[in-house]
Amino acid sequence: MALLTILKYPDPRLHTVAKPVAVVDDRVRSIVRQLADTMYDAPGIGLAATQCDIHERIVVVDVSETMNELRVFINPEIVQASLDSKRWEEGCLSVPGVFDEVERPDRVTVRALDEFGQSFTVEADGLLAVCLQHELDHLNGRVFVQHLSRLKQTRIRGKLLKAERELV
Ligand code: GNR
Ligand code: NI
Repeated sequence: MALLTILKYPDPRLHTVAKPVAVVDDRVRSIVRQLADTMYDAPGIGLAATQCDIHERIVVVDVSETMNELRVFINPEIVQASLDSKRWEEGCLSVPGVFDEVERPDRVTVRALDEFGQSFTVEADGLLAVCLQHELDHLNGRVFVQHLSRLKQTRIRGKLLKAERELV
């Protein structure tokens, strides 16, 4: 099992826009496997390749209680979003120890390729809808704290930089 290192905010590499996957081949499936292993080890309910310094549009998600329902999203796109939105408390493996509410569309329809290159569509609500929007943000170089006020972002940046310094 090869675990990947998760970048921590405010690492500038988290703001890289990921490139689409051209061909879903064994190389891509190997990245998917490593992302899934890293997500389950963390543990988290989702992980975007960007968080592991891989700038390709690949996301893994598992919002099941038993953590045994892996979903793979390659080149995911939000094709529809509800007009009504909802506030949800979010956390992020790249922003350890920080949880805050973000407002997002309540339901989204996402189209993506699976690990065999097959196109599929999901209509997501609840936690899956929150998680997919959070992961698509990562692929676009956006971390959830960027939905918070500038003051909160500044405080979070300071807190994480201090935590990093104290580890040395
Ligand atoms: O593990 C995670 N939990 C979570 C909780 C609420 C909203 C979003 C998330 S995603 C997060 C894992 C992560 O950082 N994915 O990018
Ligand atoms: Ni995250």
